[in-house]
This record gives sequence, C-alpha cells and structure tokens, in this order.
Amino acid sequence: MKKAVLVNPRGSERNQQDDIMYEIYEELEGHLALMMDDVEFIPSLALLTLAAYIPDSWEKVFIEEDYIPVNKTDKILFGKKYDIALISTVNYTALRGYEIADRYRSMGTYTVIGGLHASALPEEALPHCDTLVIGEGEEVFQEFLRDFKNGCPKRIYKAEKPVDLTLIPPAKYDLIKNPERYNKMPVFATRGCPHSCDFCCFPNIYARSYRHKTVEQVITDIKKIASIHPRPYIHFCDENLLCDREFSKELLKAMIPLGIPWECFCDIGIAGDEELLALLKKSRCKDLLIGLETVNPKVMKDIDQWKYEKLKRYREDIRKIQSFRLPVTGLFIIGFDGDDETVFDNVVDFISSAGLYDMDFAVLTPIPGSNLHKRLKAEGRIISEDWSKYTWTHVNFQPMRMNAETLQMGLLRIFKRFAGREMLQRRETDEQAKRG
Ligand code: B12
Repeated sequence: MKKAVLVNPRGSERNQQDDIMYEIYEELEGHLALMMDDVEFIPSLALLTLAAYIPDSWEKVFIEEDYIPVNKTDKILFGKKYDIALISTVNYTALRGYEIADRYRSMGTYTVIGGLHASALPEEALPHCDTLVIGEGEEVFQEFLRDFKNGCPKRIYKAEKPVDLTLIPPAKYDLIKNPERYNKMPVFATRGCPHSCDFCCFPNIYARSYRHKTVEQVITDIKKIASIHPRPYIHFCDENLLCDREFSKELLKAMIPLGIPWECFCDIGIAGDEELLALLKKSRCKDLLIGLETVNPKVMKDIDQWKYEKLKRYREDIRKIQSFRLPVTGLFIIGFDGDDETVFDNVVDFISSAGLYDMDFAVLTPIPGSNLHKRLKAEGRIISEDWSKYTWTHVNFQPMRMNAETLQMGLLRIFKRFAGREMLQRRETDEQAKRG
C-alpha cells in the first residue's frame, strides 16, 4: 500500500517566550480562558482538500505540526517511511517547511511543496523539493498524481487557469485525528476577491476571477464536519465570502436548518443589503471579519478605490450591520506610507466611537507576491526576510513617516489598550452570547 504524509509545518509562536506578543499575554493573567477562546485552532484546509484527490487505496496521514508536542515531533513526522510527502507553506511556516522537506528527501520520500509562500518565491522553494506546485492546487495536483503514477512527475506544475470550484470533491475531514482539539473548522465556498489591495498577495498568485462552489458542495462539507466534531463552529476560509449576493443568499438559506454557528471574511458592502443581513443572522453567523484597513482617507486612496469610497460611510455601515445583532470585527493595518505617529490615536478613537464589537490590528507586512513587496524591495526598505517573523505583528520594513521601533511599540500599545481589563470583561460577556 502506498503511503502519503500531508504536513502543515509549525508556525505558531504565540504564547512562547520569544513571541513579541508574549508580554501582552502575561498582562492578561486572569483572563487566560478568554484568551484561549480567542486563539484559533483550525486544521489546514489546503491539505484536507488535496487529500481528496489521492486514491482511496493509499494510506494518508495528516499532520498539523503546531499541535504535536515538540519532544514528539521527530517520531511523529519521521518515524515512518512514506512514498510521498506533501508540504504546505505560507510565509510564517515556510522555513520550517523547507527543513521538513529536506529531511523527507534525505529519507528517500518524494517531496512536493505548494502554498502561497512557495508560489510567490519558487526559486527559494525549488531546491527543497522534488516537485513544486505554484498557485491554486486542485487541478495541477491531479496532473501531478497522474504523472507520478506513470513515473514521470515534473519539477514544476503551475496553475495557468482558474480552478473550476464546482468540480472539487468534499474535503477529507475524516483524516483529522482529534477533531475536538480544533475550536473552528474550515470550509470554503468561493475563491477570488473583486478588490486588489496593494498589500494582498492573492491577486498575483491565484486567478483573479470570483468563483464559487455549488451550495450542495458547501453543505456537504459542513455536514461532514458536523458528523465528526462534537461542537462544530465553521470558519469560512474565503478571501471575501459574500460578494456574489445571489449565491450567498442561496447558501445562507441552506445553512439555516443546520443551525451551526459560523464566521467569515467579507467586505463592508454587505451593509447595503438588508435581506442578506437578515439571512446572516438567521443562519447563525457569529462574526463578520471585515478589512476596514485604515480610517485615514488619504491613506485609503492608495490602497483601493472601492474602499476609499466606502470609508466615508464606515460608521453608518457598521451601525447598520450590528443593528441586525451581527458582530463586526474590524481589521486594521498600521504602517502605510501615509501613516505618521498620529495613526495609533486615530484608529483607537475610531474604534471607540464607532461601537465596533471587536477589532484586530496588524502591522503592514510586505508579503512576497504582493505589489507592496515589489515596491518596498525596489526601494530598499525591507529590513528582514526572516519569513518566520512575517506574522503581521513584527515590523519587517522601514516605514515612511516614523521609525520601525515607533511603529512596533505603537502597535503593542494599542494591542494592550484593547486587551485591557475593561475591554476583556465586556468581551467575555459578548463571547458567551456568541457561543450560545
Ligand atoms: C485559516 C487561516 C488561518 C488559520 C490556520 C489554518 C492552518 N492550520 O494553517 C489560523 C486562524 C490559525 C491562521 C492564523 C494566522 N494567519 Co492565517 N489564514 C487562514 C486563511 C483565512 C485560510 C487559508 C485556507 O485554508 N485557504 C483555503 C485553502 C483551500 O487554500 P490555500 O491554503 O490557499 O491552498 C491552496 C494552494 O496554495 C495550494 N496549496 C497549499 N498548500 C499546498 C501544498 C501542496 C503540497 C500542494 C500541491 C498545493 C498546496 O492548493 C490549495 C488549493 O488550491 C488565509 C486567508 C485565505 N483566504 O486563504 C489566512 C492566511 C494564510 N493567514 C495569514 C496570516 C498572516 C496569519 C497570521 C500570522 C495572522 C496573525 N497575525 O495572527 C496567523 C499565524 C498563526 C500562527 N500559526 O502563527 C496570511 C498568510 C500570508 C502569506 N502569504 O503567507 C493569509 C494568507 C491571510 C492574508 N490575507 O494575508 N490563519
């Protein structure tokens, strides 16, 4: 029997002492239960999706390195001989992914690397694998499997056209050993996003067209999850879920009878559609993660024209969405070229006055594959290419209007402010309501 191992390399540095956020976690003592609730544990949907193409006759072992004790890593990853190793990479897991890949290759295992990071930097990833898959994986991975079976796999497979999502089989959730250790379970329904924000890598790595699976495919995945997880909570992994309103409404209607709580990333445009908002509520949507990015119009103008137009209505739109008792989590990025030291107070004032249910901050990060990365690289402003620090909390570039230290400290300051005791208590109550 052929054997495949599917590995999502360790990426988490949260709660470890070298984590830049560690200081904050320490200050949250007494609220650790809430913090743990806030930390997301989600298995890799990329590998579970690709696993569905591997013949049933193969043994398939799915490993999330983040969830295995460090002292057992070697035995669990390398204690057995596999025919193929599939390794997924994003920026903050890539370096560890290469180490794992090198080790499998030294053991004679045929090693395939894919994912956003390797797709953006193929010349970096190629020396670590036998085959590199660039871009959306579903179709080219099938081509690889055919070639592998015939003994002629290529060095590189590149997705040249948008994957037809309606042909994707259900993800192999049954490969997950202890599903209850994950507090959120991943599903995706669409691919693509109508916006092309300068800092985002997707428009340059995946096909741009906005596509969706069928409602039946998505419901099948959710039902599969419900059959293996004692307390299912769905995290939609889509870049921007609710763009196709007609499809979204059909999907939400089909989700209502399932009664399973869920969350997704979407854009502020949903505020204009009351029918959609009502269906979101009815289908038990518990969190809408919305990239608000910045509250400075001059800065927004350079990010995305559509978002620039929307910024004028942010307060109104947030109020509208939340009036349906739908919580909005506003996602903000700090460190754009137009940001000076006033950015911290401005964003804090906005959040307090707009009545946002929740928020998250990220420091601008030059992700490989994004236009931002190209520009900052050309301007000589990238100060670190230690990919393990590309977690959107470390400053990896030279900001335009403040120094890197000021940006880093300012980010920590606002994190602390919103993780403060009073805020946490308020959220503790909200969180209970959300899970209920
Ligand atoms: C779910 C998710 C998570 C989960 C983790 C899931 C997991 N177990 O890996 C959680 C919530 C924990 C998480 C955390 C973080 N995340 Co995250 N996350 C996502 C999210 C929303 C979905 C990923 C997904 O499942 N996609 C769907 C699957 C089917 O597609 P895919 O992964 O793109 O893979 C396709 C191809 O790349 C390819 N492929 C992938 N792997 C492989 C392997 C092989 C062998 C082959 C052949 C092909 C292949 O085939 C797949 C199908 O086409 C993405 C955003 C997004 N829309 O993708 C961000 C994203 C991956 N996260 C990101 C970031 C920055 C983070 C955080 C650092 C954020 C933060 N500051 O907290 C943390 C880091 C946590 C840590 N460990 O340190 C960035 C990474 C940027 C980059 N280019 O690398 C992304 C892209 C978000 C963004 N907009 O920039 N995240």
